[in-house]
Amino acid sequence: LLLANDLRKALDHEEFYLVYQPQIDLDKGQIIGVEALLRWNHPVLGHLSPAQFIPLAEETGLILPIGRWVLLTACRQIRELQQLSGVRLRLAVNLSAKQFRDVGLVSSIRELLADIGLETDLLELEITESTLMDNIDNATRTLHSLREMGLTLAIDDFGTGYSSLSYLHHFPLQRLKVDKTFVRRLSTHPEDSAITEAIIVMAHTMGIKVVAEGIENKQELEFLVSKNCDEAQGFYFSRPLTMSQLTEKIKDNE
Ligand code: G
Ligand code: G
Ligand code: MN
Ligand code: NA
Repeated sequence: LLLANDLRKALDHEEFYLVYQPQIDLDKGQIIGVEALLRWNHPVLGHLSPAQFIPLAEETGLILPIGRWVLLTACRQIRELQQLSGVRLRLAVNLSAKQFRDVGLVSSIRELLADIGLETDLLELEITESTLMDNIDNATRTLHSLREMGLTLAIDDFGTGYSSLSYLHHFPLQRLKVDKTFVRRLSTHPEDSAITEAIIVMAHTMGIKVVAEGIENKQELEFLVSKNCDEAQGFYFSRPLTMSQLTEKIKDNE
């Protein structure tokens, strides 16, 4: 496979980079965190979304070194931004299924944070609903180890998988991210607004905060605010930004 060979070389050739999408606290109206999103500048195909190569990275096992690069680079860059601006931003990083199941995950994150000097409570890991539901006992153990280290944990793409809501309280989660497919249908599908509202109420009952993803307009925002959604992310607030764009935005906010 051509792309697999390219993927193998991409780390050495420094073809990956990260963009950061702001997450807004809806009470304060301020950026409280960012989600790191991986991009690949392929020498021939140009800029590729992870949706186009993460599945291949999982199949080939390359996701482990790539995921490690993402964590290291994102933590370093956010630490630098913090030193430069004095602003403490939470950093959310996506973990793929294979990374989450890697036995070395917990110790390697511990070492990485110590090396970089980023406070552990600033790192949030986003794990998809389907990854967590795949092996509930193992997932619960891993989440507890990560939580004991001081990290915060978010369930990503919530609503797209098969999780029984009753399983949620097994996991030590701080945040639940309502998938953007729900947000997209809020105004046209009454059942989706009802589900979204129910998810928010249920999460709050368990002490979990809710982030809505993919907010593209004011109507979506107003609905979510009226239902006490805690945080939001989406093009309405900001597209994913390069680190220099993010630095400018943070300065403007001061
Ligand atoms: O940014 P974009 O919408 O193109 O991302 C597409 C998908 O890729 C999303 O589901 C997102 O969670 C995932 N993704 C983005 N960055 C990373 C990453 O660093 N690691 C993993 N495993 N997935 C990522
Ligand atoms: O699955 P995950 O939540 O990690 O993916 C986040 C993805 O959603 C990123 O690839 C990002 O580019 C994309 N995204 C962020 N905001 C919006 C938005 O407002 N609309 C759409 N369509 N996609 C968005
Ligand atoms: Mn995510
Ligand atoms: Na998501």
